[in-house]
Amino acid sequence: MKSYNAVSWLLDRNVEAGRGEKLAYTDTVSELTYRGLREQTCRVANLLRRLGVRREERVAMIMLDTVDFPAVFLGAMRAGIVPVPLNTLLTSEQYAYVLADCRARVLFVSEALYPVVKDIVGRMPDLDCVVVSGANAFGHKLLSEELARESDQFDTVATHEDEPAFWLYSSGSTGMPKGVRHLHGNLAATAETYASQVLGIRESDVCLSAAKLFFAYGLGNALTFPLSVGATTILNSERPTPALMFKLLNRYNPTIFYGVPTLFAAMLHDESLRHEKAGSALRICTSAGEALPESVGNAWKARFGVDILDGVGSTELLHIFLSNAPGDIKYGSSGRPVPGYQVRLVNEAGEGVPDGEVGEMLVHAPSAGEGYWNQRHKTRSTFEGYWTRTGDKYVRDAEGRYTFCGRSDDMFKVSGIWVSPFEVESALITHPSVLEAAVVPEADPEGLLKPKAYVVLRPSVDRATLHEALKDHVKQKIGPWKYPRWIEVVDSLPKTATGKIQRFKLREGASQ
Ligand code: 3SK
Repeated sequence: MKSYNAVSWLLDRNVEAGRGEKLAYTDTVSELTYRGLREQTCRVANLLRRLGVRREERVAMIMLDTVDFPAVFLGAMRAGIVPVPLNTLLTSEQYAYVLADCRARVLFVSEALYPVVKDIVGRMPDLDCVVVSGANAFGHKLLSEELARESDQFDTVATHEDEPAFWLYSSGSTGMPKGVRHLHGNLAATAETYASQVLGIRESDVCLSAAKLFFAYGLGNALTFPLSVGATTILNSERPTPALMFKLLNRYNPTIFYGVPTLFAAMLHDESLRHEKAGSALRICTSAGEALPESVGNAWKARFGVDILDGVGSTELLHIFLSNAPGDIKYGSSGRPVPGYQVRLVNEAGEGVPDGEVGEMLVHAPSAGEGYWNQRHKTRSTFEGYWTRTGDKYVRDAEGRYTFCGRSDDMFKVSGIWVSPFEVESALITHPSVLEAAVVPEADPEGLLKPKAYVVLRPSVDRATLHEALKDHVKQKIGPWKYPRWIEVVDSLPKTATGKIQRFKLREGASQ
């Protein structure tokens, strides 16, 4: 059987092609050239061997976006060991659940995040060792000291294209996180499709991703895609605030900026940042996580002269499978299938639906995960074979573009007619007072479901006549039965780490 290790393809190829001295990463404090990154990954692989970790065993990563992240992630894979990057915003108990679930043998943790895990690491049955990235080891091992003891040479393990390479936990919009097993071949599958054929990524690109590396979206943006062509990536370990993003755009002049809708909207609407520019070299922006409102896409293009390519992906499929493309953009739509991916919309009986009718989206993807760890039932109902179920409802127009209608489990009927919360939310945010909105069903006194809206307002909104104004606005935009009967003003909306609204949390608060 032909061997294939994704690290040889992603990283070593660059050094062999003469890009050894080129900058692969800067995290604003440290820098790593392609050669430097290769050497660090060899040291990580040797360290894991010394610690007794064997091929196919898991090592967890609770790591900020610094140059240590790609070194640990790729170093583990080089040794045939499976890195499991975790969301850096979880609670101690959530970490305890995931560390036990994946049976991590070693935990790599950034110094700043150690306090969250300090009380649980001692009770993890499979965890032998904690390695801290930073200056303080807290009585454990310090990554920099451990790597200094290791050789920068390592015989890359001859893994297989279909061998598990890394796991990503899918937070989903409900339930406990599930470990998606991704294969060595899946990284190149996203680079050769979306990155190459939609983004047209090239060696001269400089990439900046607001989404962190532990997300599937961020991992593609800031690791797979730039390494696949020998480009340079700016890493940011801090929270991606609008002000910080403008600072990084102007300091590093990236050519590709990968964001999310909430961030683009906040960068546009922050009054104190209204004179900021988006860097001189920007050629394209991307958006994922939730559908990009048409108004945000248009306003961004008008102000900065650069398009945002809105796309849709999932942790299960590793990256974006449906996207707008340069020269083929329709704001408000999620675009067309990425070359190499096939998409199908089906009704509840599993039959294909015609254009103009809402159906659940199934995707055939070269980058699909192998399944969920230890979850046979959920694996079978999601990874159905040729097709993977996304749980998203879409409609296709006559030109072959897809528009998001909501999650399958978020839709509800009002007076016998399906209502898409997303459609009502999209109408609400076109009102000048509304920054963000989430809609869920709520029972009226007769026990019949009607839309209820939670809204985040823009600064200095006059609230006196707001409720009636918003109701009228929605009625006029999308039809009288869809307007929210109740409107609650909130400071923020509950969201998954990838920016998807967690309507189930709002539904739990509503009296259905
Ligand atoms: O949420 C998305 O659209 C997404 C995009 C790329 C990779 C992963 C995800 C969840």
